[in-house]
Amino acid sequence: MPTITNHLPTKELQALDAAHHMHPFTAGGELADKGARIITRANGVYLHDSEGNEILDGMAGLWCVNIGYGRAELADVAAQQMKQLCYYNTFFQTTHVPAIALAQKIAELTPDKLNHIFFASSGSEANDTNIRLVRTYWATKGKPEKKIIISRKNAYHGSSVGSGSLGGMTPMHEQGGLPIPDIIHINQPNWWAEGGDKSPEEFGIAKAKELEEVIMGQGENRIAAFIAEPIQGAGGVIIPPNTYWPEIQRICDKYEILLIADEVICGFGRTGNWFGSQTMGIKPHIMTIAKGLSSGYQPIGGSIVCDEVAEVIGSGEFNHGYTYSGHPVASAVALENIRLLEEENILDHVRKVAAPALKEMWHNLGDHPLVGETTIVGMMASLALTPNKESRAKFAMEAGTAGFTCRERCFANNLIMRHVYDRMVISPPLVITPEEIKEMGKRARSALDECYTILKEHNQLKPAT
Ligand code: PXG
Repeated sequence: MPTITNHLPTKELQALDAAHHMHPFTAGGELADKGARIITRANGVYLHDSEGNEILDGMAGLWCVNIGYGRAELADVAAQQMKQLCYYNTFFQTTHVPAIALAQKIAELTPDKLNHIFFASSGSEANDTNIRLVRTYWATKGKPEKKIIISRKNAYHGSSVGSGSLGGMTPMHEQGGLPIPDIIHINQPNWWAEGGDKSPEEFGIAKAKELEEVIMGQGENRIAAFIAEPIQGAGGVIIPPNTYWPEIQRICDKYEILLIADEVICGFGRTGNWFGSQTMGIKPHIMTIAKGLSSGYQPIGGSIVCDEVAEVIGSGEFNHGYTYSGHPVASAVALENIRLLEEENILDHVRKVAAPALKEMWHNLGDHPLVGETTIVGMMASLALTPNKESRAKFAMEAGTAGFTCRERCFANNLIMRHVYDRMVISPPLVITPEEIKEMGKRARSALDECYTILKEHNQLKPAT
């Protein structure tokens, strides 16, 4: 059977990669000098690279391999589906069984009236769908001027022109002419970095009220929707104060604003429930999903839409769709992934075993001299690196330098932990065991110790003034 072999030496593979492969969110020249790490195989929570290292993946890939690596059931279902019906589209009044079965299953898992799904192949595509969905919804209801979408600074909703505009990442907006018109960003509920003298509760209310201020400023008749991640992921696992979401919900309800919960990271068990909206007590009209839907085994995402929005959109033709909307192989794999999550009671494992163990390990790191707050919900957590815990100080050096150093030390200790500026984040496979969590804690502490030594040696532990 022909396969892609790993027969070339690492250096040669790295040279070919540098010559031909453009990497996302990467400085190409810098990577070419260093050489990319080449991952060759994976099982459970461990990755293996071309140099024979076994690396504990604290990030479940990119927040997606919820079920863990190497599940043969998913490969078997993919192979079987490819043989039976490798592809057909869902345009022009056709459908197929995998898309039907997956749509029905998702409707069963989702709360309340979220019973309809428009499929895409990624979170970015699904959020692009959402922009058109909410504007078309209001236009169909005779309110075409209701088209502004409010989002948040430091949110991540994808990398396409539309979803990148919804996101609030300044470095992304600086390239390629983003954001598109009629998207407004309010501040994020990041108490540690931006809370000042306010209590977390006061700060949560104040940040939610910014939504109301924009609605009042622009006029309620011009606002289509508010989009947010229940817990910001790529922004650094920012868990809002508990006053935040109830106030946001009140405002959306009061002014007839559609609420879009971007569940791309929070969905499919990450927070201990099927959806982050359930954990945070939110009632969205639309949810964006991807990643954990298939545990990353196939590219698939979608917009889950409530009955009312579906009814209005369905009253005419929605001129939107992707070649791979509801792709049969991706749908079959997603369905099997959900079947395994259910059959193996993986959400129960999260709630009763993995999340409590992870919480204990994570908060234990809080006694490290470099670590400020440690925060966690379910299986997503972050910690703030700081030169002074009491004052919640930032570093005097450029933001992200300490985080990058820590990430490098994690790699050196065969642990994948991501940094977002000077926050370290984790989001391991949901199936991780307490022993593996212990091992993760050991490696994380070694990395923090080494990072501390390096920063000290370079006189980089100075707080910003
Ligand atoms: N919404 C959210 C909340 C996400 O986290 C997307 C949408 C876009 O999904 P796609 O499938 O188009 O990538 C995401 C993706 C990181 C990182 O480094 C995070 C994401 C993607 C790539 C890197 O934290 N999140």
